[in-house]
Amino acid sequence: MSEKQVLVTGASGEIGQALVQELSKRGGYRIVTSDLMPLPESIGSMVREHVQGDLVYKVKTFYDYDFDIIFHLAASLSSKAEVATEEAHRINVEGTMQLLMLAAYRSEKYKKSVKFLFPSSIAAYGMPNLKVKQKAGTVKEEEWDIPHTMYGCNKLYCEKLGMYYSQYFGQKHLDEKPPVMLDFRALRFPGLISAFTLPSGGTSDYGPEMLHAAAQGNRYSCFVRADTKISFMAMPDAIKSLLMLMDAPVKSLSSRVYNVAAFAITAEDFRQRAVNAFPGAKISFEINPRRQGIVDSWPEDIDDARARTDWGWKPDYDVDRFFDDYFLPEIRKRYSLVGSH
Ligand code: AKB
Repeated sequence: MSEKQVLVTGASGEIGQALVQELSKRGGYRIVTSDLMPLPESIGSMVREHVQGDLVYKVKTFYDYDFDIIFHLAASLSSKAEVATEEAHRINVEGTMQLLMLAAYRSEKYKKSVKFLFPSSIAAYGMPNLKVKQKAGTVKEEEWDIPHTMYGCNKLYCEKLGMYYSQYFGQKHLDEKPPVMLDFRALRFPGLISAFTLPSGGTSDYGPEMLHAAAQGNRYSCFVRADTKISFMAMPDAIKSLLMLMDAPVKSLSSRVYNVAAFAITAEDFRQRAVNAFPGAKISFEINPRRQGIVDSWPEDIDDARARTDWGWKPDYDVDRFFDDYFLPEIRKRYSLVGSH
């Protein structure tokens, strides 16, 4: 079977690195990457070519490639986007728009649907206040789509752009045979946690930051209240969900946007788990009101029944398995100098 040509944007980021490793392990893919940053050495040999620079300008380069699948991961995350809104809009919206146009053009011209995988986020939701957030509990894709952040607005709008380019672009008469269009598929991810990399610029970052700090014996001051609750997921499950959605037959998809969830816990739950695993851990709470406001607007948990029904989604890691079978064993290997039980 011939290799599939894949583009991974934002490949030097957390999801990007984990995805490139998994695609390379699976085999059968010719991987091209792009990022503002150079590619980390650890994945350099897995990639055919890396295009370094701003995607908005570099996208022209990609018109010469015959991509079967695009994973568009490049983004400015929620906390960073909130202080540099115009830049965030350019990266998050303009970059996505350029790449969607490329995929739409190639799909129609070569009569072959380019698959476009897009990580959206729980930031697409906006809960008006804590009372409503607590009462709502778990939310479905169509509920509370009123984001409070630039990043959330960008993600929600790009979901709509993806639907537009894969269903309506060209506006053919309804009785006409539709042209071949790109095949857009989005996942609304919760906060992601990797044992190997740390996020930067996000607001769910307090979870991974606290755990990595505790494992290294460093103090950590958590920027949200102890009772703050949102949904999280292990990085291997995030990659699994992306690849499951990529592989799902188009006929099985009742939507182009899917929630995926794993476990919802509070910042205090993180603290207790960190202290149990690393008894010397020094974790305090020092609230950053802006970042607190962002996390308070995200739902406590998300309902991923649609992904479970349509393409058989199920996370491998609930909260206990996340700590016991993934995070703690890996992090102990990584920071092997730290004494822990
Ligand atoms: C962020 O905090 O901005 C991201 C997200 C939840 O999408 N991790």
